Amino acid sequence: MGNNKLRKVTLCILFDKDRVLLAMKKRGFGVGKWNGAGGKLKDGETIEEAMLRETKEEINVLPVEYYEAAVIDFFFDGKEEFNQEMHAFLCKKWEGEPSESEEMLPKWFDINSIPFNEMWEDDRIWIPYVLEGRKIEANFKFDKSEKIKEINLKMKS
Ligand code: 6OG
Repeated sequence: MGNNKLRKVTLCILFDKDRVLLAMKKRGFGVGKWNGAGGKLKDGETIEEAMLRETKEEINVLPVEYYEAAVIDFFFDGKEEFNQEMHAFLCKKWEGEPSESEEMLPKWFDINSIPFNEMWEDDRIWIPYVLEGRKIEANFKFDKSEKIKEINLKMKS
């Protein structure tokens, strides 16, 4: 964890009492899956700056109150170029109304009906902790068919 060679990416999940905002990825890595908004850091950007920019670009809201809830390393067998270190934020206050972009289509889900079957396989493992207010660090290794083959997860709080 905190491996310096890994490409850093962000994720932002809006959380409003009993519902979360996810968005359908319309293109690129993870297409067809529900996920938070996020993406790669641009040169010179901090993780926080990238999270704010990506959230604005992808679902048209500006996070106002948020914190880093998870740092997760992903490793993909045979697709090492997709290995990444994801910084996931939970956001409880934002400006603007979520709306569709070229990249994502946002939708609110009740926390009891998160569509885990249409999400990355790791999400059902870590998202429930984060929604309980825990902070975690984890790494997940995927096999060639994008199934999890190894999990390490630590509670930080
Ligand atoms: P772009 O390539 O679109 O950034 N991401 C993942 N998110 C979850 N929940 N689980 C995973 O399990 C993920 N792998 C990557 C990070 C990719 C976006 O996809 C997220 C970024 O927000 C494997 O720039």
